[in-house]
Amino acid sequence: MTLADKLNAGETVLTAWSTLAAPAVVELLARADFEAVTLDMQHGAHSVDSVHDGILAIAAAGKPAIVRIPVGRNDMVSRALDFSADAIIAPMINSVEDARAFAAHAKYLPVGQRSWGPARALSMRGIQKGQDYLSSANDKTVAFAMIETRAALASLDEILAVPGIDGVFVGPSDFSISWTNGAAVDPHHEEMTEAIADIGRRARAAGKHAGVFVFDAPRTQSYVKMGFNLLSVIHDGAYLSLGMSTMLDQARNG
Ligand code: 3PY
Ligand code: MG
Repeated sequence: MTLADKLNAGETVLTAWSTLAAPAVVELLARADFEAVTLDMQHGAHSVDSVHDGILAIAAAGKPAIVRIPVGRNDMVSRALDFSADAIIAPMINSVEDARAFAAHAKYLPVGQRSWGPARALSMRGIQKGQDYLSSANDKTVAFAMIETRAALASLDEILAVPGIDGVFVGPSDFSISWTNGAAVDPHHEEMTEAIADIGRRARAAGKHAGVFVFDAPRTQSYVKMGFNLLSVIHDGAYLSLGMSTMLDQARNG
């Protein structure tokens, strides 16, 4: 089952978030009990090469690979899909124009203008004929537009209506900076909780997927109740830090 199939079937997907581009770490994340792994090129250390290798490690574990591109780097959208990524998360989609430009690189005609060259995706998916990939790729790969500013919220309905945008993904930290006009970075800022819930509800009501970056694992199920169906579970740096502090505490205090 592809990521698109899982999300369309109503499953909730918890994704590991990979910022440390070390291949062995990506492999560990892929073998853990997450439903997907996201490779982060925006704030993480992932490069074109580590995304290329990471997608293979994730696929070897039978999991879908998601790639978050850097801001405005639409060239990486089709490139990561060519490498056989299952989904793309594009940060800072603040207007309908941003959303259209992103979708244009994520989908083939007649929806967008993705350029042809998915040799890696074909070989990894065991697809013999390019025609078969062309006919299915628009539906089987998922394009998430990040909603993380007040401007994006103001344009949410228009962004959701862009053909080729399959879902939105909330970035609560940037959203808090925008919400407070630069006064605070707080992904759990009380005053924006309702706005985030509203994004989840409106996306699902529009028949689109709703993702969110979760900074505090115990809050995950409250986001699921708001309608979010793709949720990050913090990131790999935090998994290491928590593991180290827990084990050191055990080592020192029994
Ligand atoms: C945000 O919270 O702004 C994010 O982009 C999470 O990665
Ligand atoms: Mg962000």
